[in-house]
Amino acid sequence: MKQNVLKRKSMNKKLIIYSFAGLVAAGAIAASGLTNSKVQNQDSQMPSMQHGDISMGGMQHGEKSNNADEGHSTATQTKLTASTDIAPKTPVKLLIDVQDSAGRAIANFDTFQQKLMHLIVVSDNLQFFSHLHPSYKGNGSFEVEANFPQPGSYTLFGDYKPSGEKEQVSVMKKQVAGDNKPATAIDFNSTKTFGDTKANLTFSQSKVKAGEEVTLMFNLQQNSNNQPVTDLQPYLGERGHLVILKQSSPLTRADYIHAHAMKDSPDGQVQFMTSFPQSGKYKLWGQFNRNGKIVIADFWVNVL
Ligand SMILES: [Cu+2]
Repeated sequence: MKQNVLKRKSMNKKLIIYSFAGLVAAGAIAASGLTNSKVQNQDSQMPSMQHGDISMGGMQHGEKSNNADEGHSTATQTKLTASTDIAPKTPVKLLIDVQDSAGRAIANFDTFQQKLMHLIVVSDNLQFFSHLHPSYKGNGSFEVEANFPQPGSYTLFGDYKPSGEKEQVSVMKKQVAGDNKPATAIDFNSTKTFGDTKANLTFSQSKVKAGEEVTLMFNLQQNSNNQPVTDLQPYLGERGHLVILKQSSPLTRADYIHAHAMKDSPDGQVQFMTSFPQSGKYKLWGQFNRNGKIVIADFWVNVL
């Protein structure tokens, strides 16, 4: 079943984006196996802001998800509206409307990981990352203030759970006018320093291969004395959060992995279990709470 809707609306000074989350029926996965379909979308950059800027996210059918929840799932889409034209380094209010495929508001959501929506914003070159929690205004409408530090293309992953249903991820696109900065070289170092935290990333396998389950271990040390940190606290109810994106153009739902920390790990270490669907270069952002301060530890990994 394919569904591809491109709508254009003239809205003065507003940017509207439709995106579709997975159309996943658990029964269909079991019956037909897993199929992926990527919809490649052109960003329709309008010559004039008067006509808006519309693009669609990737769509995914019967996708294998890290989320083990069983159950019913309806097709959802999100409509992204910016309150103003977006300029670099200027906070902008974004509205995200969650709808069913007919455009009707989806009004009820379940909390997961302590929030109703998790919004991951990345620059398409994967240099910039932010993890936001839009506030719910009712009637399917979420609001959040976002910051886009550089000109260029951005992808937003909205992660939410319509009541009683599976977690959905909607992909939205946003263009910030200006010239793209050339992407910096990929740094595959496995030990890096983030403020006063030294992080080292290791894997259960010496070579990380596509499709294989792998455990990722973030070892966190106090930079000043190289001792394991002892001040880790839960972040959004877990020992840590990990977002992984495969370097691709365009970024789609299939490139997004949100891994959950394993419950038991030694002091100063946070473990995640995941698998990388395809070979390629992936960027990982681990997020940890050190005594109320969130540390973001980002790494690149090459998956064979
Ligand atoms: Cu979140």
